[in-house]
Amino acid sequence: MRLPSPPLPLPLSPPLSCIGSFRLASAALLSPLLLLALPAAAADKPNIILILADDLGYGDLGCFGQRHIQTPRIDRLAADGMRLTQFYAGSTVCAPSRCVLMTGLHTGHCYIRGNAKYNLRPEDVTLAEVLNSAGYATGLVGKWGLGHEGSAGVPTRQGFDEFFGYLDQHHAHNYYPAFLMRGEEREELKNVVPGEGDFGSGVATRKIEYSPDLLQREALAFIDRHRAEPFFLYFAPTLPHANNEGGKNGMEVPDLGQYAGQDFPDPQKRLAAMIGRLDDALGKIMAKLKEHGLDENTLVLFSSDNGPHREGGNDPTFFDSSGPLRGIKRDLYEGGIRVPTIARWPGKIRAGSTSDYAGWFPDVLPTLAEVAGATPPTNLDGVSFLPTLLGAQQKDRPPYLYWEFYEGGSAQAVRLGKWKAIRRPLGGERIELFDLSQDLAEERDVAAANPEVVARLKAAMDESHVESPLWKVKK
Ligand SMILES: [Ca+2]
Ligand SMILES: [Ca+2]
Repeated sequence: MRLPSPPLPLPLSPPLSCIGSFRLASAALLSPLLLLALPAAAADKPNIILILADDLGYGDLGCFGQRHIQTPRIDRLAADGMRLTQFYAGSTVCAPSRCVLMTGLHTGHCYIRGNAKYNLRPEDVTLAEVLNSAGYATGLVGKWGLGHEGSAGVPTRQGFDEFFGYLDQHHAHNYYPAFLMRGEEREELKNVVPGEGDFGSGVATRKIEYSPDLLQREALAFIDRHRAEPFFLYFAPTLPHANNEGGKNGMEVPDLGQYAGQDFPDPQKRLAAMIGRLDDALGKIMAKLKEHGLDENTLVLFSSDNGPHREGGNDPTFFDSSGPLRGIKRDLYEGGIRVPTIARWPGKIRAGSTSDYAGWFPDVLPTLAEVAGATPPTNLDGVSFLPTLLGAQQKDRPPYLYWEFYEGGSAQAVRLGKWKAIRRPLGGERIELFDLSQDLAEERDVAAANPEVVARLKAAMDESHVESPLWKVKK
């Protein structure tokens, strides 16, 4: 079932209906005075806010072509900054995507390459450790997924001064958990979750405290606490992921808001309302920055960890959540990994701009390190795309982009220029090749006509995959 919707005319550059006129906020006129009033270090180092949605599709935002779900505040972010139309997540599901984001290493050799209960090791160098070492106050509010209670992988042992949210993936499914983690301790909530087990997953029978509300409140409090020093806030709400334990009723949201009276199936009303709450949280964060006069000196980077899901009763085709792309979460087709990405930094990033730079999560660590004046590790798979953000020439680029994935029989993918290759299973013989410049929807396999390109991308896959005792293809 699909909504009637006009075709998207420019799949590589979605319509700019959301890009309105840019108005100078009054705070901008005051900013030199505010900067003078702050200590030198705070004025020199911009604040960084990294916002990561969970399973938000490439087509789920107004500024990326969505016609039915309203996202005015995120669209405003894009109007004030830059849309990155060819930016890719680290993987097609949560944990590995977040591991790539935090470590700058792709799934061919990063430590956590799939959804499993592994923990980052002390020697894994995270984005938070890099920024913390450059004098930033660091906080994670939301879902971590890279370390469990009592392990070396928890955020507070991986560079975050503060943490409030979920450690465990399954716990994070639950929008009404009986507890959230604050630092390394459980903070009890009023919700009641029968049979929650060791990790706090399940469906609450008493639903009092909705976790996105608590996370939003904590994000604002973090900004309040650290407004006078350079800070890095990683805000990772679970919206609009499903509570998978809830089956067909897994799209947990307290009310349907403006969608209550719409002629959508119930789970689609819920998806729209969840994305609306994400939009609202972003709006409150931006208002908080303005309140403290930090609006100009803060880089906000917004993205999603993977494509849209078919869980909790959700139908990702109903609103065209993948936009013009093929596939959803768990695919290495574009719809599984290409994510709506926006960067805003007034006076630095040109308002209302769009970039087709083909970047990915491994680029985030070196980019934010450069913004912070920090030194990143030398072995990363990404490069800083700060030149792209600043409108300068982007000289350094990754040689190619690479993903591997172990569910559904396993797969590998490579993006090199206009070419995209997918091999299933990992290490197997069958390779599909697509020319994204002609065929964004990956409908025409042109491998047979381009054997040299296939050989080159196959070589890239072979050199990128590093054997690991933790990650094996199931025969
Ligand atoms: Ca996800
Ligand atoms: Ca570490």
